[in-house]
Amino acid sequence: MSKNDVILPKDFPELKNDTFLRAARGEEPEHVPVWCMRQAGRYLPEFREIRAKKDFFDTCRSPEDCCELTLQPLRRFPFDASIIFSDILVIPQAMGMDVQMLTGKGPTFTDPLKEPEDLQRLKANVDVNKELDYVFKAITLTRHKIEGKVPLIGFTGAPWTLMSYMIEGGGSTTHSKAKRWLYRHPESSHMLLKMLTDVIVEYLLGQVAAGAQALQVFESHAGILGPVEFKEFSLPYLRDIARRVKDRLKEKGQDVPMIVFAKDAHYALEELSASHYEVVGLDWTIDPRSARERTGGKVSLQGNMDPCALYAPKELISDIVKKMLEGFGTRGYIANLGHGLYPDMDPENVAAFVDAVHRHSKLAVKQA
Ligand code: 1CP
Repeated sequence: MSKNDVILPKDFPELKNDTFLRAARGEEPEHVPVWCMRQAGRYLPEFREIRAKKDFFDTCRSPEDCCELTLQPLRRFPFDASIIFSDILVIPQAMGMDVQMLTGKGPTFTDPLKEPEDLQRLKANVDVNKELDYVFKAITLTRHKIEGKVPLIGFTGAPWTLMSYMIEGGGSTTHSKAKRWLYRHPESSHMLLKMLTDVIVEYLLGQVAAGAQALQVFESHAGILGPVEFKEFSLPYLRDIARRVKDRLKEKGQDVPMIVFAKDAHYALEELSASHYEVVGLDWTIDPRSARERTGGKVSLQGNMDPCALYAPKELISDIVKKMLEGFGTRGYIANLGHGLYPDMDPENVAAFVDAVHRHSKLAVKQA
């Protein structure tokens, strides 16, 4: 393919493995589907090779690189879904903020939001199709190149998680600058969360139009909020996103499963299962059986092996997976880790994880 070829979001190859989409809709496929958050990442030498050549966000802006990085893990492991390579911080960039990825430091904002007046610095009406067109192009290209092997998931950061980065200016342990806003400037906080929600809705719809077959919303910083703050500053926006995306898709006769992953928000599991998402993603602090009981069969569940269990010997990984499957059952269940893979993880143990999910779940489905 030459760089100038126009790749259109149509005539996509037929999907061969729909186990992920069926499980998302509450069915019981012939085996439990599995994928890993951060399956494209530094634990793969071929990822490090590509990333060494370019700045992180320049990589995100190259549809060819995003496509290649998305496909890399699929060449190694029989994952049942793929997630487009990108980052949640492309939204603050589209709203006019400068973010760099610094080696050893992670994402860093040049000029974070400090006081409510700083909201005026943000672009009011973001033209998502112009500002984030490179993500849509990456999705369309990848959907073609994946050749229908597995579905392609699009994603976004949730409003509170993005707000916390925009105020903290990068990673943080306490998130105290962002939380200060919630307590001191609640009205401006809601104004910012609303602005983010509006951009996110258009962004997710653009991803579906470009070819995304499922959508995941990452509320990675949910756990820094208590139940009361979560209900005020996170949940309404998570709900609003799902409702608005679904309504708009419905008008076009489309329907795409949506996953909400609110890390460490175990206190809100009941609310999350009634927030219009088909799938609730879980971190490893929640017991599978209790998650099933608390969500009452209303949603499919995704997760939740402790990523650090991948440091265990392969036999132990297999035992841990077997117990996890017994806890969740094989209907309406998507196996994953409770958070992303770390750079020092051994690809062979990732292979053992995927294999254990497939092996144990095939047997369980047959015996049922
Ligand atoms: O240089 C590098 O390669 C840095 C590592 C890296 C990668 C591989 C970053 C920096 N982003 C990504 C890609 C990425 N980010 C994906 C790709 C698809 C896949 O999963 O395979 C996804 C889904 C994300 C989403 C993302 N970015 C989240 C939500 C998921 C989560 O981890 O909770 C968050 C919080 C970010 C911010 C971010 N980007 C990168 C880092 C190191 C961080 C975390 C910074 C921090 O808070 O300390």
